Amino acid sequence: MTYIGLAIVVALVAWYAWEKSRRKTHPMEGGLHEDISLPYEQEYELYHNDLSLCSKKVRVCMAELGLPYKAHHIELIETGSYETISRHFLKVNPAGVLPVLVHNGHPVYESHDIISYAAAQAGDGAPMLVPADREHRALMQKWKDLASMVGDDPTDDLAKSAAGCVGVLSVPLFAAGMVVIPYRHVFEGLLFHRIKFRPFMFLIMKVVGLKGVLNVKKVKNKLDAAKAALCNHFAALNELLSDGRPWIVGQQYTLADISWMVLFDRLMEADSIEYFLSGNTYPYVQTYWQRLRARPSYQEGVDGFRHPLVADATRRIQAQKATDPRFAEAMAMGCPANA
Ligand SMILES: N[C@@H](CCC(=O)N[C@@H](CS)C(=O)NCC(=O)O)C(=O)O
Repeated sequence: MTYIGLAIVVALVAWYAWEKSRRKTHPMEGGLHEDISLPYEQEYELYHNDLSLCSKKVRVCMAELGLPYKAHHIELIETGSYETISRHFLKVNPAGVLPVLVHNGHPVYESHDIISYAAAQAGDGAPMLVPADREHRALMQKWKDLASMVGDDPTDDLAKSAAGCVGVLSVPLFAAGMVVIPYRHVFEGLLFHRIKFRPFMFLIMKVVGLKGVLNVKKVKNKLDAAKAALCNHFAALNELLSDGRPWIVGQQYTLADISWMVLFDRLMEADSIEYFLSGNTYPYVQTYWQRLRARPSYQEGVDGFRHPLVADATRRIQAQKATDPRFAEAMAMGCPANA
């Protein structure tokens, strides 16, 4: 019996070591990697996910630029399984994250770098998404950076990252979605994911469920900190827009606006946007969001890729709020009125 047990343990360890050696994963620098060549059929190919905020950003940017691409949908744990750490995807991006734009067979990593790259590639007749003059370019960069997911944990410094705040505020949405995701997929993440705290968070969400997740003290504290920090980001954005400008740098729609568009959209998916943008709070941000939503690129790059599991998760949050006042209270918050 002992020998059988030992043999099983040895076999499992050998399998794990073998499998891990076939899923080599490490961080990758952003930008174009001409040293890497991947199979391709079209000039542009995009590895993306319907739900992924960073993927949305790239899809909207490609739509604005009128650049056609071949789409490869890669599952995230939130939409079904950890395809991002599969052998085949790790060949595309050893960092194991989405999105990846492949241009003539060479990958471009990191969504904020991808949109800059795409904007620089677009030919004559494409809209200018980067201002020509230095002052406006710097303003665009500042607001683009605020709305970018930089590093493995963008929730590190919430005062510097509105995107990090929105990442934290996505937790109820992810917890609601995990109800239908089998445990075995989460365990695959625990075994092979490069950034272990990510699958670990999904395990917690799966175990405690939507209602329980707001009772985890660390999660609740982080959520409250993210709400407060996001109010400050919106207050600053409201101030900027209060001179009546339609877009962040003024009259020109830029990469900064694309980067903010997807943050609003995620808050909507998490059924949280009304906590920030309703009544008298941040009126200029409210109209700005309506303006962003009205762009054809939003319909094309965001609405055109709604995932049914995400819509179900949003409905689950709404149902929980309607039937559970404590949960509704834990989710709720108001930014200081800005009338
Ligand atoms: N800094 C990266 C963020 C990449 C990232 O974390 N992407 C998410 C989707 S929005 C992902 O692929 N997550 C998969 C995982 O962590 O398992 C970017 O902006 O592209």
